[in-house]
Order: sequence, then structure tokens, then C-alpha cells
Amino acid sequence: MSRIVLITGATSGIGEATARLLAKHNFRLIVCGRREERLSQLVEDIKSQTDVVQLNFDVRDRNAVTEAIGTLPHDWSDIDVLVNNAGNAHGLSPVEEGDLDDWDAMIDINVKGLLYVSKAIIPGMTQRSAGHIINIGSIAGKEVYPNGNVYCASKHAVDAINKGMLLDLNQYGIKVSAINPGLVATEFSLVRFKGDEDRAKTVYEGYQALKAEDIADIIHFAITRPAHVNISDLVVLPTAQASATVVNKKA
Ligand code: NDP
Ligand code: 8X3
Repeated sequence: MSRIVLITGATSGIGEATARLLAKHNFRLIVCGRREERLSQLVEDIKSQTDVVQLNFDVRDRNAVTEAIGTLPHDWSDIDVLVNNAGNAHGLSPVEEGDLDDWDAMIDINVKGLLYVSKAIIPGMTQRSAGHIINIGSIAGKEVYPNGNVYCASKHAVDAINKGMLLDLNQYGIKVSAINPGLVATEFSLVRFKGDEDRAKTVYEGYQALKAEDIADIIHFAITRPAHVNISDLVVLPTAQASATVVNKKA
């Protein structure tokens, strides 16, 4: 039987690309996100390739997370791979001008949401002494850049949680992997800049940014290594990017 993969944030960007790629490779998929129409379209597009279930919930709502995952039918409840991908940056401003709602959103989604989903799935993995958790961190979890303050903090937290999971789940034989991308051209900047398309576009101009499909490819690689191989922590940057702030842009 094909492995079951639950992907959070499958309505766009990295999560959606991962779902589309894994469907081609016949993984059974549980795709999650808030935008129901996007999820339904995704399911429509891939259901001829694999079995797929959609779950609509906001990762900030711990009851909704537990309920949604708890209501999975019996033959979908043994989740083999969890891709903790849902997340975004909200705003880009110096700390003294930061917006409290943006700060709440980033901590609640990127950190607490990731924990709520993990808490609902890890017990099944420990009982079966099997499983793989992929945490999508960021170069922002390895470095801090000007105006990135709280987003960087949230991704540093993901880095620490990844390390903690690796240590605590080691005794169960569960694999834990962080994949930390640099600049990926998705809806990420559109969300960060609150729908300002022109500003979002400039982030990816003048160089070849990563595509969501590049990260999907790496997730697929990570989850198809032999049983004795775990990619514990991986940074992946566009060739034009050398650090969080150094990007070789050809104006
Ligand atoms: P997108 O904005 O395209 O995708 C974000 C996904 O997260 C969407 O599917 C969205 O679904 C979901 N999401 C956001 N908030 C919530 C919520 N409250 N509850 C449930 N789902 C939520 O961006 P990316 O694909 O780029 O981002 C995916 C991950 O990659 C994030 O963790 C991001 O931090 C990380 N990352 C991105 C980089 C980049 O440059 N793009 C670089 C490094 C890391 P919906 O809104 O439908 O709920
Ligand atoms: C997304 C990458 O550099 O825009 O995590 O913060 S960055």
C-alpha cells in the first residue's frame, strides 16, 4: 500500500507543488488549507492519479486541527509522512513599527500551528514506531535580516522544534527533516505585502528565484531515501542567493 502523506498549506506554492508531484508518484495524500475552493480544485486535478482527501482547517485553531485530523476515516489515520509547510510572513518592518496582529499571525501560524498539527499526528507515529516529519523552515531560520525580526524568530523556532523532534523521536525510529529554502517565487510575498502585487513581484526580479516545484522535488527526494538515511537539515538557495540578504541581481 502506498504511504500516506499529509501536507499542510497545500492550497498554493510549495505545498500545492508537493501535492501535485507526490500524486504523480502515487503517494496517498491528505491535503490541507483554509481556501476550500483551491483544495477542491487540487483534488479534482490529481484524483485520477492517486487517492486524496481534503481537510479544511486553520492551523491556528487547535480544536479545529484536532477535530479535522481525528475525523479521518480509519484507513487514512496512519499518516506516514507529515509535511509541516503551512506558514507565511506578515509584514516587513522595523521592530519599533511592527504590527501586533502581524506578530500574532506569524507566531500563531508558523510556530503554534505547526505544533498543533504535529501533536495530532505524532502519537500515531510513536505507536507504530515509524514515520517521517518534514518541517519547512527557511533561510530566515538560520539568519536574521533587517525588518525580518518576528518572521525570522518564527522560523528560528521551527529550526529549534525540528532539532527537538529529531532528539525526542529518535528512540521511535521516526525521521525528522528540516528543509530551509531561500527565495521561492510563490504567493509568499503577496501575503507578506498584503496583496500589493507590484511590491511582491520585485522580490523575484533580476535573478532566477527557486520555484515551488524545486522544493517539492527536494521533499520527494527526502521522503524516498532508504530507511537508514535521514536528511536532518537542508538549506536550499537559488544559485543567485548567497545569504538571506545577498542576492546577485542583474538590475
Ligand atoms: P504560499 O503563500 O504560496 O503558501 C502558504 C500556504 O500556507 C498556503 O497554502 C496557505 O493556505 C497556508 N496557510 C497560511 N496560513 C494558514 C493557516 N492559518 N491555516 C492553514 N494554512 C495556512 O507560500 P509558500 O508556498 O512560499 O510557503 C510555504 C512555506 O514555505 C511557509 O512555511 C513559508 O514560510 C516557507 N518558506 C517560503 C519561502 C519563500 O520564499 N516563498 C522561503 C522559505 C520558506 P490557506 O491560505 O489556503 O490556508
Ligand atoms: C522566506 C525567505 O528570505 O523571504 O522564508 O524570508 S525570506
